[in-house]
Amino acid sequence: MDTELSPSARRVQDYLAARGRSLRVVELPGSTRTAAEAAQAIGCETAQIVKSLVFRGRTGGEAVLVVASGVNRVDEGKIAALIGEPIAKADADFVRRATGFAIGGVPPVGHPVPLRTIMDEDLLRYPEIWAAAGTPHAVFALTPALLRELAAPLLADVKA
Ligand code: 5CA
Repeated sequence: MDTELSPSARRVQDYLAARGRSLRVVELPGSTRTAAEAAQAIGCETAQIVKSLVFRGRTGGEAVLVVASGVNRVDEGKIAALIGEPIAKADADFVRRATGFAIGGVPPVGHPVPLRTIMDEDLLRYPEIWAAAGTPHAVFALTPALLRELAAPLLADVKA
């Protein structure tokens, strides 16, 4: 049963279920706040963890979500070039406003308004990847193909 999910994890589970996906959000006893912690708690490679990083366009002020492999550092210059404007890292308040979730639990999908999303092509290397599901203890597994379907991202080389 997943009736015991915390409210933020529940929202992610409901988003997935509403799209007919049988994916299951799991809440783990160990922290999944960072990619390394999530990999440890799940028992997978850090590279299989989907980091959800939020940036803000300096010109338009719009949020940009970069979903990247847990081992990659994202090159902000590459993101800026892809979207055609300089970017800044979002602060905690901006992240919550844009995504509906707090840092450490930001899922790659299921935001109040769909975000312009760029996906790290390195995530395609793994048959299964794991993403945050609303809280620093909640994650779900999916395929890179399904992430592309749900997030409709621009697929790119984003690593530094
Ligand atoms: N739950 C895991 C993945 S399963 C997770 O959320 N990892 S993460 O990498 O996507 O989220 C942590 C990221 O939030 C950090 O990489 C960092 O880019 C960002 N972050 C952490 N602290 C702050 C902060 N104070 N302000 C803005 N961004 C922050």
